[in-house]
Amino acid sequence: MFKNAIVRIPATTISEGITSIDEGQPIYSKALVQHENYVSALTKAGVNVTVLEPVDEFPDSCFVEDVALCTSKCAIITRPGAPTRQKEAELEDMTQALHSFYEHVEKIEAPGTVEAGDIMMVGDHFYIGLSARTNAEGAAQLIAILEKYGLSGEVVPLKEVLHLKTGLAYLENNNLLVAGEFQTSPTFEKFNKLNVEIDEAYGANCIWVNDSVLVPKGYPKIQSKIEALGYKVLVVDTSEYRKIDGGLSCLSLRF
Ligand code: CIR
Repeated sequence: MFKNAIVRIPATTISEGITSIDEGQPIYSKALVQHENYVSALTKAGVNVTVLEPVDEFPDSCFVEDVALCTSKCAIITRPGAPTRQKEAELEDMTQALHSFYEHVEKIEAPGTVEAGDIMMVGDHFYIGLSARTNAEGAAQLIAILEKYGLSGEVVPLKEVLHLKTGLAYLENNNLLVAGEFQTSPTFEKFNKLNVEIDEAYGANCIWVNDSVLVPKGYPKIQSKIEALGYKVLVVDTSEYRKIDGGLSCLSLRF
């Protein structure tokens, strides 16, 4: 069960966030409303949400998932691979928030890079995507930290997606939403795989929060597959975040 979540209100500069697609820029006022609805959905799912203030210097700073990993034993402050995002991980209010919840707060050091969108937690085991943002040195540091606390990790090379969780979502009870390159990966054979069709690929980024699953608006096939498994689905519109490669998981830390 998750008790807590941390989010950050989007920056007024969100339209300058990094993107790999050509679907226009996020509209700030709409992004704010969608963020409020996201926080309401998390609250409905039963977590206490800590809301951090916006930081205009960092257009992507609402994507707090990338700057820390929150485990059952410790928090780990990452070192993002995107140069414009590296200093986001040093923001004092986030560090303070993590210290208020955790006795142990660890850190990834240079030249290691990790963005926690590349990390999928399955119980005490962590799958770590090696991507343009997370390098082998960062993954090795992360695994060493996890092992210090009796946890474990393994790396998964990525080919097409930005982050590991762009194409995967663990919904607990062995259920795994799987898109694209991960559908045939031997690493995920042991899971009960719910395959995501290519026209709904973005929708693979759902999040399990207690007995609910937050699903992005506009992905009906994924929604019905998840409902068929008995989860309570909470639909949240993420259209503005999608324009800059962001989704539901990226917008919070959950622990
Ligand atoms: C970026 O490219 O870093 C942001 N525009 C999107 C980050 C999405 N984060 C995530 O998937 N965990």
